[in-house]
Amino acid sequence: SSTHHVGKRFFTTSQTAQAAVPADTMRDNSEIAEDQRYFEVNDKTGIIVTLKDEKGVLNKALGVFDKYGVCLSHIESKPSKFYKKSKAYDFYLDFEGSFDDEPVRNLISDLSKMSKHLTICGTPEVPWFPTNFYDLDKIGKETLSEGDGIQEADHPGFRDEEYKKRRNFITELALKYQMYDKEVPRVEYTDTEVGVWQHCYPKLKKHYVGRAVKEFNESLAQMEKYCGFAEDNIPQLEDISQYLISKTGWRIRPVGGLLSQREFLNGLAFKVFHSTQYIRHHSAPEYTPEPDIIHELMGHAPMFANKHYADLSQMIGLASLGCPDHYLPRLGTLYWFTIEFGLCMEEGERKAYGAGILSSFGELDWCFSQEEKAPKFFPLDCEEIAENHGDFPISSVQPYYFVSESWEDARKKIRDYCDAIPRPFNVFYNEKTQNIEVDRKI
Ligand code: HBI
Ligand code: NLE
Ligand code: FE
Repeated sequence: SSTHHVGKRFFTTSQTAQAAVPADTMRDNSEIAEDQRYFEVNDKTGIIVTLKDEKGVLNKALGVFDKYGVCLSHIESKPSKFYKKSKAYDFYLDFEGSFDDEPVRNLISDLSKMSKHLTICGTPEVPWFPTNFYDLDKIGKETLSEGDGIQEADHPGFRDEEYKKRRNFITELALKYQMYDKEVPRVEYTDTEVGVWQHCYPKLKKHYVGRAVKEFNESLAQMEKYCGFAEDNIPQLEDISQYLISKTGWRIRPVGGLLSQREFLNGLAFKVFHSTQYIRHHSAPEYTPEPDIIHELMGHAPMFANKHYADLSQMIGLASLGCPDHYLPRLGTLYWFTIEFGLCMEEGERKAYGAGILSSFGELDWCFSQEEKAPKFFPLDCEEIAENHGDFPISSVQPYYFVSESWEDARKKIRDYCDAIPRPFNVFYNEKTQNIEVDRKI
């Protein structure tokens, strides 16, 4: 098919954007729906090429860029998707210039002679992303269908009709919430629900001693004083949100359940944390595969009250805006092993800062177990995590964890990783307007 396209190209807003879109399926200006945003970018072309299995072929291929004076902006290699059985590699190359340009056409022609397979992806499409605070009302309404990725057997809540009904009721409340609403709706929790909280709260607190990072314990003490954290009270999201706004500018937005990775991470860029409001099933208080209000409030909320740790979430959030589809799972994995299950050294000892550890006394027991059969610990390495550890379990405790030296160490490593994500623009959060500013890179 023809890859020739004329005129200005726009990054369209499609949420279903593919990493590789044939240029002739790109939409033009007139097709972009009214409520969608688009981003104009300078010409760029992306190709995926599987080179022939010959010595020095990569060198030769790169030489072609020199020959035609085409500026390579991104190169990445992965074991070949097209030739799975061989040891071939696919190279993902982005470069400046469009297929309309003579040098680019010559370059592709030369490259195709030395490759087994070559796909022209056209201008890399940038998925729509929220840039305005109120854009967030366009996301967060669709939750993954019940049980996505989580086996029924892992989840007692799936079999309890009364529990399901209650959860649906709480979910409905969350869906009504809009960013300009004054208050997050308050939920009057039942005795059973408060019972679950009452059971977990003192147990968790006991586990925090000597196991949670000091910033977490400090925040929790403050939150007991100022925003309703107590053994016999499930705090209201509204009160926690107000507290966080005053401490770090983070806020809580209620959500019905699991969002897509993209939507969930996008919220973090705006310092908005999507939080569930229901509580776990009473039959398994020690561990649940899903987020619930214990996880959100006992795991995440105290960390969002601390600027240093909260910033880590925002960095991953900013990196997710308009991030290529094939990069998103990597950010999700990085989020998992840091914000959810991260540990950090503190005066020579490992301490938890990950919310998934801190909200589950089952996981806390396992993570700090002195028994022989205990988890493994590795130093934080974002690229290693993102590339090779996407297959973590979601319905059981983690077999291993990653430990940073300090929050500064985590910050630097996450920043470096995020900076390397191929995007033709930079994004900044404007604290005053609460909007995202987009800056073309080229
Ligand atoms: N949605 N509500 C909600 N809460 C999460 O913690 C969450 C999510 N969607 C995706 C997700 N977490 C993970 O995939 C992260 O790795 C992004
Ligand atoms: N396993 C955690 C808990 O039981 O609190 C929830 C993890 C959500 C990612
Ligand atoms: Fe979480």
